[in-house]
Amino acid sequence: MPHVLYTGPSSPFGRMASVVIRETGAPIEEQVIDVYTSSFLDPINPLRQIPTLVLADGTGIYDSRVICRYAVALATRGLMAAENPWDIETRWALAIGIMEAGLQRRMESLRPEGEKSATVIARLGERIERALDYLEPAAALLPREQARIDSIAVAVALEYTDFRYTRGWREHCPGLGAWLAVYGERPSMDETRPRDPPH
Ligand SMILES: N[C@@H](CCC(=O)N[C@@H](CS)C(=O)NCC(=O)O)C(=O)O
Repeated sequence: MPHVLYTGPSSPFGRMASVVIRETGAPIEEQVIDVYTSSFLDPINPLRQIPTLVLADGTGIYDSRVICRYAVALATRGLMAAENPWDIETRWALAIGIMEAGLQRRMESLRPEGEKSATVIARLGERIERALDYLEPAAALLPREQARIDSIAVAVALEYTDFRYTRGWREHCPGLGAWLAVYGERPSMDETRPRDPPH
């Protein structure tokens, strides 16, 4: 039995784990599932969320951050930098926060008219914009050629923002836009682009 990552076609957290698996070369297979009908996950991850990694012995590993750490531990190629580790960890957390805000905003937008809150949608949009503006000066600190955990997470968060919210952030974050134009070309990014499942 191989180790299997259960993920989805458009999950930013799943994509981050998939990119990390590719970049580290960790021996983990992937399976795309519909999380909403995947009750088989319940005894493994009672949250029934993706990504969930199921090890060969049946052990469940989640959430995305733990899966990334597990993949790094399993592989020979590391993604955690020795220099400024707390800056890098914090930028990783910020990128995850952008993904969370993007997902929450999307879920709120999908609620029926009369139930969704324009205030909540606006507040989450503002959170994303604020985080991107904060990140803009850090574009110069993000490696262009090297796989590192903060750069992977930032790239996934930016492309999820494009996918579910807006590409307009480039107007006030040109450094991040230029960086993503290069970093997004990595095979690990190209192979994992989010898509909506067919209806
Ligand atoms: N903290 C979790 C969040 C995972 C998450 O929210 N996954 C979403 C897909 S993007 C999900 O499984 N949603 C289904 C649900 O919550 O019912 C992580 O980082 O892995």
